[in-house]
Amino acid sequence: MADTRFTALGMSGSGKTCYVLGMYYKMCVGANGFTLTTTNQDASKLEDWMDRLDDETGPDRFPSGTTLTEVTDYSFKLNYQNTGIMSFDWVDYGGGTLKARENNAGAYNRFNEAIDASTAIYIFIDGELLCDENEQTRIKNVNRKCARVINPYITSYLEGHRAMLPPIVFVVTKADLCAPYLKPDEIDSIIKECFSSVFGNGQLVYITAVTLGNNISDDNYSGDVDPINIHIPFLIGIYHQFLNYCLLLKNEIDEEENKSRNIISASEREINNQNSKWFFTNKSKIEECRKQINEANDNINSNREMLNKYRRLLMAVTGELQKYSGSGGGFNKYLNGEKNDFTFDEISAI
Ligand SMILES: Nc1nc2c(ncn2[C@@H]2O[C@H](COP(=O)(O)OP(=O)(O)OP(=O)(O)O)[C@@H](O)[C@H]2O)c(=O)[nH]1
Ligand SMILES: [Mg+2]
Repeated sequence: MADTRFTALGMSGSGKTCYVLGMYYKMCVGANGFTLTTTNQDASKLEDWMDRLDDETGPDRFPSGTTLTEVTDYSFKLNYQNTGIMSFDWVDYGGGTLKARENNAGAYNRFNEAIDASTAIYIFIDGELLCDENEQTRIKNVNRKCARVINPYITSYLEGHRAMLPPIVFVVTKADLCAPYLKPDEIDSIIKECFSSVFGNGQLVYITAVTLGNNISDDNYSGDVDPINIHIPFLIGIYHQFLNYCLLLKNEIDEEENKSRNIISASEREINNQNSKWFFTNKSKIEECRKQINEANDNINSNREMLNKYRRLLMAVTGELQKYSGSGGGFNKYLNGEKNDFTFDEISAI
């Protein structure tokens, strides 16, 4: 069982399967110390797809559309400098499922379960919807061909989850195609307009645009594969899950350290007490207390070592994301609907 699970909401053709492929393509070889590994079964499938992406041209180089009955849990593990950080499942399904709903009950139910268990929700927006000279048409496309289905889904999710949403990451795909049509900051303003309900109080939202390569569509899709920003979405999910995990761990360790310190003080008091006696000093009691002090100290040290290891990994994830945050970078963060810097502040408690 993976540590956590992420699911993408996106219409058919929005680029969900290509995203999983691009993510593995980029990360299986490693980037800035981070690598992704997967199970043998998933690796074989993804490797076949990677070969086709490299060797073929035209539409055949991409995986074919995911059928209505397919729901695949890809299992990944993120490592930093060969130390495991977290395992996660990425759930992929045919986007047609979102429209078919109960008419395709088997996949729809599995998809709903996946969303329920997800600690970050990804909303995929097909970059092709933004490929129009007219600004109003770009907004209309996103509204009609994406938001119109996704927004009601989010509303019903909120009804079942006491109005709490996990962090939401908007992923605009095919950035290579849509970038020439867009004004600076337009992606954010379109998303804020079309998905206004998720920019409310307390809600964390991220926005990023990704591509399998800036020239991938050149000469009838024979351009080079060179994924851009593709590690940002899943790294944001990992960041939140891992941060929560470390905060819980820190609390547990603090409590345990308090208990250990109490044991140490009580044992020291008992040793002093025994040593201050003129007669009948209980040597074995002193020995037992010394043993307890040593055990408590060992426990404190090993917990601190573990927390240091996790802190180092969390710093690495945060540092990597910070490199890409803000204008001109790879993603923007919004809290309560306001643009917010992505900083190291949240991890200072650990
Ligand atoms: N130019 C460009 N095209 C892309 C990119 N990513 C995906 N595509 C195109 O978009 C098509 C659809 O991508 P998929 O990943 O299959 O879409 P999906 O969301 O999985 O669709 P369903 O399986 O039907 O739900 C691909 O066949 C490619 O032609 C990209 O980064 N750049
Ligand atoms: Mg697909």
